[in-house]
Amino acid sequence: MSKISRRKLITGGIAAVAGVSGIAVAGKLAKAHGLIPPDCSGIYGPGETLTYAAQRILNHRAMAREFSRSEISANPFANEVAPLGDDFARMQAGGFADWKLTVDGMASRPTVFSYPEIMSFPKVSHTTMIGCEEGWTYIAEWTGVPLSYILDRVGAMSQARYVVYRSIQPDWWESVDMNDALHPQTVVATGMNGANLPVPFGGPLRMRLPRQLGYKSVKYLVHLTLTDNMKSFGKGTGGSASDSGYAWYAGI
Ligand SMILES: Nc1nc2c(c(=O)[nH]1)N[C@H]1C(S)=C(S)[C@@H](COP(=O)(O)O)O[C@H]1N2
Ligand SMILES: [Mo]
Repeated sequence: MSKISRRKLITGGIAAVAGVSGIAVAGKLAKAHGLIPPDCSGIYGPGETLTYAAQRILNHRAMAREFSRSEISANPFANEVAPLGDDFARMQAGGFADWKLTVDGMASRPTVFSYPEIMSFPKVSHTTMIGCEEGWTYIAEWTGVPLSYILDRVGAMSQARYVVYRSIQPDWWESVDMNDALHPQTVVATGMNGANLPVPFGGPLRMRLPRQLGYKSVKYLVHLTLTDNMKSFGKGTGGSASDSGYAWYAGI
C-alpha cells in the first residue's frame, strides 16, 4: 500500500471501511425489523438507516431527558419563520377560534378538530430541550395533547406506518413512524412555560418531538395524515427537510 493510500485510509478510509460493514449489519437488522426509513437510497441513506435502526433496536422506548423547572431557559430562541400570511393574521386576531386540525388517511373516523376542541383534550407537560441543527438549544416546558390520544380518537388503522404532519406554511411538513408517533413525549403542543403557545414558537399548535432535532417539531400545525407509504408525499423521502437533503430520522 502506498503512503498516500495508507494516509487516506487513516483519515477518511477507516470510517468508510468500518462503516461499510457496520452499515451492512445494521442494514440487515433494519430489514429484519422493518426499520427502513422512507427513502434510504440517497447519499445519506445508509448512515441514516444505521442511526434509525440503532435507535429502534437499542433504544426504542427511551425517553428524552426531562429537566427541572429551574432549568427552563430565561431567553428561549424563536427561530425566524417566513411571513405567515393573511389567513394566519385573521385567525390570530380571532384568538384562533377558527384554527382547524384535519386528521385523515388510514383512520376509521377522519376528523377535523377545531382549536377549542383540541384545547379541551387531556394534556401532559414535559420540560425538555429543543435543539436546532445549526447548533443552539433551549429548555422549555411544553404542554400538549399526546399525539397518541388524537390518533386513538380518529381510530388509527393498524396498517398505518407513518404520521405525516403539515404546517400552514406549505414548505414545512414532516413525518414520523408509529413508534415516535405513539411515544409518550410526542405531543401536539398547545402551551409553553405555562401560557398558550406563543406565535413565534409555533402557536396555536405545534408538533413537539423531544427525541428528534428541532426541524421535526413543525410549527403552525394544520394537518395530520396516517399512511403506510411516503411515496405520494413530496419527493417521497418523508418530509420537507429530507426532501432537501437533511436526515428524515433526526434522532438525538
Ligand atoms: N412551520 C415551521 N416549523 C418549523 C420551522 C419553520 O420555519 N416553520 N423551523 C424549524 C426549525 S429548523 C427549528 S430548529 C425549530 C425551531 O424552533 P423554535 O423556534 O422554538 O426555536 O422549528 C422548526 N419548525
Ligand atoms: Mo433548525
